[in-house]
Amino acid sequence: MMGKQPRGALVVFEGIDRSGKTSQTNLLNGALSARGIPSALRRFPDRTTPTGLLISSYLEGQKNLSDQVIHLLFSSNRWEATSEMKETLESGTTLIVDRYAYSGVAYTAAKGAADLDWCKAPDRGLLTPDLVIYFDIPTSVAASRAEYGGERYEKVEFQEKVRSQFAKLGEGDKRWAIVDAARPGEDIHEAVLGLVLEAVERAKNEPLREDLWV
Ligand code: NYM
Repeated sequence: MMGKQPRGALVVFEGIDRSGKTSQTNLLNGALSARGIPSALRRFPDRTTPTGLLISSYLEGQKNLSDQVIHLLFSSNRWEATSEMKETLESGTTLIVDRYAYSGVAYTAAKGAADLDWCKAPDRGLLTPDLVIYFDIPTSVAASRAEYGGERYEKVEFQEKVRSQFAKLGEGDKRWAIVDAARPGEDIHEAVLGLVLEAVERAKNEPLREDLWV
């Protein structure tokens, strides 16, 4: 009989808008496949689910919701994906996730409407990432990469506030790895791949935890 499959790693990417997460997560997925490491991509918000459709119309400015309501919707959008994510990880596939609860907290806290404890509460007990890669980039560099698309939050002054909230969240979190995302793409990819290969190895010997911020 075959032995039990070692689990995959839960790797989360965080950063302000236009920090390069999406292209690097795609590159990473390809690099893992090329090494024979099973991996899959996921992004939050998942705009395809019922909560995701509401979130999407909020972000596009078609719908107004209070800061509390949109915060809880973003969190629900993660909770509804949890059992599927757990199955994927337990089947041995590494999950590469573009934004997670850290974005949830950083963007709401940046509005100044709620304190960090309130912002963290709805995501307490989510699947705990093995690694959080934070793409650090000055807002001026991010903004110069491409025009902001006009969605809610895509303003330099607001992104500045989000960036300081991310910095606070990373303090003292041993899973948090800061990657300088203002460098050329190949250098970022190399740094990311090194961190992720280590996390994939580590995850094989550690149980999957469901105690984010508990
Ligand atoms: N966002 C994303 C939040 O405000 N809270 C969350 O929990 C998550 C996951 O949604 N500006 C914000 C950050 C982005 C926007 O994300 C949509 P993306 O990565 O542009 O699709």
